[in-house]
Amino acid sequence: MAHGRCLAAARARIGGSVTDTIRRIAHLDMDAFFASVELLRYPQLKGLPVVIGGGRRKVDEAIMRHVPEGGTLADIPVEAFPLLKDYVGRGVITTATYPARVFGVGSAMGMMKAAKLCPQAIVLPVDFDEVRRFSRQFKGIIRDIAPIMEDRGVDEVYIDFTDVPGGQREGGRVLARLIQKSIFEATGLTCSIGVAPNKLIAKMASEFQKPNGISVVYESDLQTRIWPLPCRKVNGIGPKADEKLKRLGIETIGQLAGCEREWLIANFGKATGAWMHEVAWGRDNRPVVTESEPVSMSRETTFERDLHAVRDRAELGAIFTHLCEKVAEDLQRKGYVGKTIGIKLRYDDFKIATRDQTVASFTADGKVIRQTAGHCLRRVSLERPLRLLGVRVGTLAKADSPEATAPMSEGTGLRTPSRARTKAQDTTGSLF
Ligand code: DCP
Ligand code: MG
Repeated sequence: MAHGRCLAAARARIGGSVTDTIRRIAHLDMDAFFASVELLRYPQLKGLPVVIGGGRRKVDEAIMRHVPEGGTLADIPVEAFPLLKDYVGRGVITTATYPARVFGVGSAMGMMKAAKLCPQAIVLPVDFDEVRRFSRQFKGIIRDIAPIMEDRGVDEVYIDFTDVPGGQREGGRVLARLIQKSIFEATGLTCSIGVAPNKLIAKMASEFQKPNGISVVYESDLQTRIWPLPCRKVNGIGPKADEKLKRLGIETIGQLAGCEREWLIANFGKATGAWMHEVAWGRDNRPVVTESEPVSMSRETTFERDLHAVRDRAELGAIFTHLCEKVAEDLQRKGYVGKTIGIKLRYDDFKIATRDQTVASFTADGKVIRQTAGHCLRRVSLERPLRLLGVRVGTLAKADSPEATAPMSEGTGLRTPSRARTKAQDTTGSLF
């Protein structure tokens, strides 16, 4: 391989002496994340095969009945938990604890099929609010130690170790250990970390020692540790590309590295072919991007003249619809969906009113936003003229994240508070 080609060497001053620093990028991924979060709540299930999947409320209600008098969730006997063998339905497994994985059970497998492999596994539903809370917490801990962190979803991040104290020691192992320990002490959750010259290799390395492991990979390890892996381990080579590579007789990353760049381009197109050649040789210069996640997105407008809900109904209605469409466009463009839809009004006396409402499933649909924001508008007084109108969507998730794409939880529709509904302002008519 072309030694030194992707070495991003820099000179840095550490403790008064000048030392060489090399680019060290970490990828951190939480272990059996959704399942581990549930085990914090039910510690009596530690070490047992547990799968996450199925509907939420039914399971919860059934388990709650077994909390002994004066006891806590941790006191519920193991026998009270539902088993996979009793599951009937078309649900799929979201994740499984490592003791369950021993039986061949894992993500995306049908629950009925999994029941054949591991009938004794305990089934629990996912609690997205709890998962999100721990997600925020572990990322906060990392940022406090190593500020250059890229959020890659609910349970994984990239971290630039290059200039962080300990980030160069033992190739990054010292800092990785500190992060692992800090997360565990604060949350009780374990994670696995790969440290490598770039994101591409770090992502593969974080899987090497799962769970609760650390793997340090150097550029010189490419041939021994990366090339033997199947092509599918490259983040970006999906099932389709892998299938095609296999048809062409290419199974491993090493075999891919042996292919002529021009030949790859001829078979996979200019961009993909060239990219495949680069990744097979372990080259990746993508930076770690520290962009903090938006909490909400909103659009508001101050009118040129104060508008009244009745007298200026048509104009107000059009502006309102336009704002909703704009927020929807913002969400879609940035790849987010949201669950809490709200409005903000400023009256002619400068007083502000806000209302919001949570919908059952994540959305970036202008019509859903418009409809829900319309419900909110019925819950405020529209007697006085308005100076300003705003629409906001909060409780955001990445549009492609597991929580956003999960099926709707059972029995929930639009959660309009019933009391508020009866207070609907008839002055606004059906426009809102
Ligand atoms: N997830 C999901 N649907 C999938 C895969 C995963 O909803 N098809 C959720 C559940 C996981 C979480 O995302 O807990 C993180 O995904 P990972 O692939 O990192 O899987 P785990 O963290 O569960 O296990 P591992 O220890 O292998 O990282
Ligand atoms: Mg994980």
